[in-house]
Amino acid sequence: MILRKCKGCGAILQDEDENKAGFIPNLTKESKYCKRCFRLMHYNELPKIVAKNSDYKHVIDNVVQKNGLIVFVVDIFQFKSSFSQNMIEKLRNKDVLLVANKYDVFPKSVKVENVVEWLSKECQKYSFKVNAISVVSSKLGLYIDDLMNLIDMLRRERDVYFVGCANVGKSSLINALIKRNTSLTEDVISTSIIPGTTLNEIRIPFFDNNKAFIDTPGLINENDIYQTILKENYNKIMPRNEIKPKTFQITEGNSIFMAGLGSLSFSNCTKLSVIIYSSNDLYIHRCKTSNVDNLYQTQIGKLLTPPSLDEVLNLKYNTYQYKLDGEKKKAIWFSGFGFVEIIGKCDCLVKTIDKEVYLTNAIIG
Ligand SMILES: Nc1nc2c(ncn2[C@@H]2O[C@H](COP(=O)(O)OP(=O)(O)OP(=O)(O)O)[C@@H](O)[C@H]2O)c(=O)[nH]1
Ligand SMILES: [Mg+2]
Repeated sequence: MILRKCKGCGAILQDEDENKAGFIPNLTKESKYCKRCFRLMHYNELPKIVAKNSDYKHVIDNVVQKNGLIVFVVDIFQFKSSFSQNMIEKLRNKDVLLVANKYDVFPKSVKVENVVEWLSKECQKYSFKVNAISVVSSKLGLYIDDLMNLIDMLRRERDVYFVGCANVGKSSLINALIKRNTSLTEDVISTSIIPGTTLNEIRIPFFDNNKAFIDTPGLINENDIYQTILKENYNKIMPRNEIKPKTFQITEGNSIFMAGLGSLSFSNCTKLSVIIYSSNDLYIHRCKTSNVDNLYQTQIGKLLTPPSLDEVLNLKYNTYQYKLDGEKKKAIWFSGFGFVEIIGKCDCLVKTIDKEVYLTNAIIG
C-alpha cells in the first residue's frame, strides 16, 4: 500500500479514525486533502487536531541532518519568543537564512534596513551566524521577490526547508512564494491562527531536479501566550493589520495596563515617553500605580479583558523589575501580545501572565 500525505498538513491520509490526523471519509488515489484541511480551507473551521512537540522534534532532527538551505522564520511582532534559543542551538553552523515575517503589522514608517540591522545585532548577541536576513510580509506579499532572489542565491541546487516556532507563518510564506512564482492563485498548504496547524513535513517540488520547498511543523513554545489563554481571545491579541502605536508621557507613580495581560509601573523618573505596540484591539489603560493592585483584584476579565472572566482563576502572574539608565531607547517584549518602547531613565516594574519578558534595545528606534 502506498501511503499518501495530505497536501495541507502533511499527515498520512487514512479513512479509519475520524479523531486522528489525516482522516478523509473515502480515501481514493485522487484524495489530496484530509477533512480537517478541507474544512479549514473552505469553511475556516479551526483545527482541533494540532501538532505536538514530538512531531516537531522528529522533523527538525531530520532536517538538520540534511544538506539543505534552512529558512528560519520568526514573527517580528513576537520576535523574542519566536527567536527561540532551542532552535538557535539546533541551527548553529548550518546554512541559515533568517526571515522575519509579519512586517505588515509594523507601522509603515519603520524602515526595513533598520529592522535588518537590529536583527543582525540580536544574532550577534547569541553568536548565531546566518547567511542572510530578510524581512517580509507573507500576508501582503511584501519583499517576497527579494526573498526569492536570496533563496536562489543561497540554495546551490539544494532543497529549502522552512523551520521555526508554531504560528510564525512558515506555511503562509511558502504559499506566498508559490503564488508569486507560479500561475496558482489559491493557497497550497493549510494555515491558521491555531499553533500546530502543520502536522508533518510537506514537500512541494518547485525547482529543477525535483528540488523542493519543505514545510515543517513548528516548535510549540511553552513561553507563548497562545498556550495559556482561550482561543476566543487570539484575535484580540494578534494584530491583523498595521499597528497604531500609542504614546504616553509618563511621570512618577504612573502605570499602564495592557488589557489584563500585563502592566508596567514606573518610578524614579521625572518624565518618560512610553510607546505601546500591540494589536489595535487591545485595551490599554493608564492609571495611578496606587490603583494597580485594586485593578488586578477587581477588574481582570471585566474592564481589563482579555483574559476572559472564566479563565482568570487559572492564571498566574509574574513580576520583573528593570532599571533603565535612559541612555538608549529600550524595548520590553511581552510574550505574544506586544512590546513597549521606553525613552528615559526610570525603574519599571512589569507584571504579566506567567510568561517570560525580555528587555532589548528598541527595534523601532
Ligand atoms: N499579519 C500577518 N499575519 C500573518 C502573516 N503570515 C502569516 N500570518 C498569520 O499567522 C498565523 C499563522 O500562520 P501559519 O502560516 O499557519 O503559521 P505556521 O508557522 O505555518 O504555523 P504552524 O503550522 O502552526 O507551525 C495565521 O493566522 C496567518 O494568517 C503575515 O505576513 N502577516
Ligand atoms: Mg504551518
